[in-house]
Formats: sequence, C-alpha cells, structure tokens
Amino acid sequence: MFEVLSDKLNAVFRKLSGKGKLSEKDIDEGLRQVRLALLEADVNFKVVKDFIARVRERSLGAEVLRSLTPAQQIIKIVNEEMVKTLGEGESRLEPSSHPPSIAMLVGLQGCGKTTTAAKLALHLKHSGQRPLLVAADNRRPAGIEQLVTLGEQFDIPVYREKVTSPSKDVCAHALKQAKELAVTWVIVDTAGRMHIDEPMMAELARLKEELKPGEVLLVVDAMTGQDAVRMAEEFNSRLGLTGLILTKMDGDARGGAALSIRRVSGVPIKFIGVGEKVDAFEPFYPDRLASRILGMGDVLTFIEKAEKTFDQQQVKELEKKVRTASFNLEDFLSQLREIQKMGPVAQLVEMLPGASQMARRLPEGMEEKQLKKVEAMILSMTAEERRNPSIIDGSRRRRIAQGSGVKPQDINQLLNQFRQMQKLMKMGVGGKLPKNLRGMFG
Ligand SMILES: Nc1nc2c(ncn2[C@@H]2O[C@H](COP(=O)(O)OP(=O)(O)O)[C@@H](O)[C@H]2O)c(=O)[nH]1
Ligand SMILES: [Mg+2]
Repeated sequence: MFEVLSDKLNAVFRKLSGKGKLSEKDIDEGLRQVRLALLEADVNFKVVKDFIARVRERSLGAEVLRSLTPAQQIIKIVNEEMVKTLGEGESRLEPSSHPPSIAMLVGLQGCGKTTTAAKLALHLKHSGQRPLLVAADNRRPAGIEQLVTLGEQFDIPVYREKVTSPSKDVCAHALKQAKELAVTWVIVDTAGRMHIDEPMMAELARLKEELKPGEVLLVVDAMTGQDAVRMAEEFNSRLGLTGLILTKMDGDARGGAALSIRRVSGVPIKFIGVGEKVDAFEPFYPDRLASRILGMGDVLTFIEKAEKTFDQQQVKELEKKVRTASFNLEDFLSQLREIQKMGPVAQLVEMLPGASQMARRLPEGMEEKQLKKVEAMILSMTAEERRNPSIIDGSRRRRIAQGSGVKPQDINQLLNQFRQMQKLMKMGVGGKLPKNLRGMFG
C-alpha cells in the first residue's frame, strides 16, 4: 500500500538517522523532502502545508533537541501528525437506538458500491449482526443480480424488486421486510452515475428522506486521488455524510486520497476495501495506516521499548566507562540483560536505521540464541574475573566452561569477542548509533 510514498519517506528518515545530532538546517532539508514526497503522492497541497508546519514546529521544539535520538523523535512526530491527518481514533458505525440500523451507500458508478455493500454486510454478520442487503440501484439490472449473487454466496438476505420499481418504493418495502425478518442492519446499495449530477443528487436526497439512515456512507475509489476528495466535499455538502469507505486501497493508489480526504471534507474514513474478494475489507485505523505508510511500525515499537528500558543516568554512566575503557564483562552482562528485556536481538537491530551496518560487525555471541549461553559463561566467572578478564588462564577457563556447560573454546571465543568489542569501542564506532545504544553495541 502506497509503496512509492513509503520508500521516499524511508529514504528521508534513513538520511536523518545517519547523522548524529540534527541542526535546524538538517531538519528543514528533511522536511522539504517529506513535503515533496507527499505532493508527489497527490496529497492536497493545503493538507501538506499544514502537516509540514505542524511537524516542523514540534521538531524544532525542545522535545527533539533534548532527545538522545533526534531522528527517531522526528519519525515519531511525523507518525503522530500523520495519524492526526488521517483522523484520530477509529470511526465505527453508529448503531441506531431503534433497530434496524440503516446504512445507505452512495457513490459514482464503478467505485465499488455493490461490492462494498456485500463486504459491509459480511463484516456485520461476522460481528454478530443480522444484516439485510437492499438492491436499490435500479439503473443497473446487472447490479441487482450482482448483489443477489453475493448475498446467496454468504447466506445474507437480499431485498430486490423488478428493475422498473422506483428505488423509493424499493426502500420503503425493504424496511417492512427488515422488520419482518428482525434484522439489525439494513445496507442499501444505491444507483450511481458516471459523474456527479443534479438528478442523481436529487434522487439520493429523496431516498435519504425515505430511509432516514443513521449512516450515509460515501464509497470512493482511492485510486482517483484528488477527485475522490472533491467528491467527498460535494456529496457531504449535498447529503450530509456520516462516513467514507475508501476502496481499491490494494491497487496502485498513491495515497493522496487517503491522506487528504478526512482533513478536506471533515468526514471520517470508516472502512477500507483492500481487494476484490468480499472479505478484503477492514475497519479503518489511522494509526495502523500511518505505520504502514511510514514502514515504521517496528521502529516506533523499538523507540518505546528503548525509552522504557534505558534511563538517561544509565546511559551516561556507560558512556563514561566506554570513554575510559573501563567497560568490563560485568557491564557487558548487564547490557546483555537489557537487550534481552527488549526482545529478539536481530529484530531489534533491524529496526534501527543505520544500525544494520553495525549488526554485521557484532560478535557471533550476540546472536539471540547465543545470548543465554554468553550470560551463563559470564555468570560462572568470579567478580574478579569479570572485572579483569585478562587473569583468566587455562585452569580458570576449564572451571568456567564446566560451570556453564560449554567447551573451553567457547570461553576463549567469548573473551576474544569481548576484546574485539573493547577495541571497537576505543575506535568510537559506536558514534554512528543512536546515543543511548552505543554502550550496548560497543
Ligand atoms: N482491487 C479492488 N477492486 C475492487 C474493490 N472494491 C471494488 N472493486 C472492483 O471494482 C469494480 C466495480 O465494483 P462494483 O461494486 O460493481 O461498483 P459499483 O458500480 O459502485 O457498484 C469491480 O470489478 C470490483 O471487483 C477493492 O477494494 N479492491
Ligand atoms: Mg453497483
């Protein structure tokens, strides 16, 4: 979903993460590229302008400058502001206090209305509701058959009449049927046209009058970009929409519609269609979409974990030790434990932009499956040995190996790796890592 936009934003973040401290100029350059990426994705220019202004203000604020990981903080801000742009919180269907609840689906021809009606009905059925589909699109006989077929396939009742019945009558009769069947939701598929025109709007307004639906949902094709956004404004001003359903999000939509439509129209996105199949339908979660677009779900989780795991005092002490080269196996052990608290090592390292280079240099013993083994070896050492590994001779090595259930060569390997780490530390290769992790990876 939105791969091009996603790739571009990730390239910007990688560049920012590659630098240690960020200047105002770095931030502005990064945001300039974010702005371009959004515009190229066909996001409404006012929405982009507003978005960049909000991100910039927060990025230049204290929360980033004080932070140990400025680039990660910016990603976090971009994510939060993107969630706001997409619409905070999840927007659910509002059930009526006098069942059945009624949802009327409107939209142009070909946007996916009929398919979406079936998807919505199936979604409701799966959440324990009893839906009734209503084929009120009398402009397309084939549309009626399409809905009937879908209904049969999923064992959902469909109310239909002959093509010549006015849709107003179809709806009135459908409501009667709904009461008889004691359904909880009525989903009405209405007629669309190729373009917005007055007769269509007038007919939909009449239907709305007849049905008094609690939900008037506009179905729009996400691939149509800013046209979809204009459509939402127009339908909303004419009919009063309660929600949007963005279809064809699985296609090659650039993201412009999804990222603009809420801000511009003020109407929340409630569902997205992600394929032709009837189960390719999801409630809309702004935070999940933002994470997908940013490809940063993992990094955000990582930042949260790192924030929880490391306190600044701890980091300062470590840095001092690294500087004075007094980092010993005891510190190493406590670092190992911090890492274990955070989760699988390989995964953690992957989450860190810029850290993957470092990961390749990690001693083998740092691999997750080896962590426990390394820990056991260090635990079998005396405090003196941990503080000053150079005293570990042949007989000590045998004792430690026996105590931790490994071979003496394993102890050798660990000591070699540790010496290598110390060397790397002195060379300052940790400088490329986010500051609060330098101690961890040496
Ligand atoms: N890829 C994809 N195709 C969709 C989606 N929703 C609908 N379609 C397709 O869009 C076309 C038009 O759908 P239809 O429901 O007949 O549109 P309507 O004219 O608005 O009723 C059909 O080929 C559907 O399979 C979606 O979320 N993803
Ligand atoms: Mg249709």
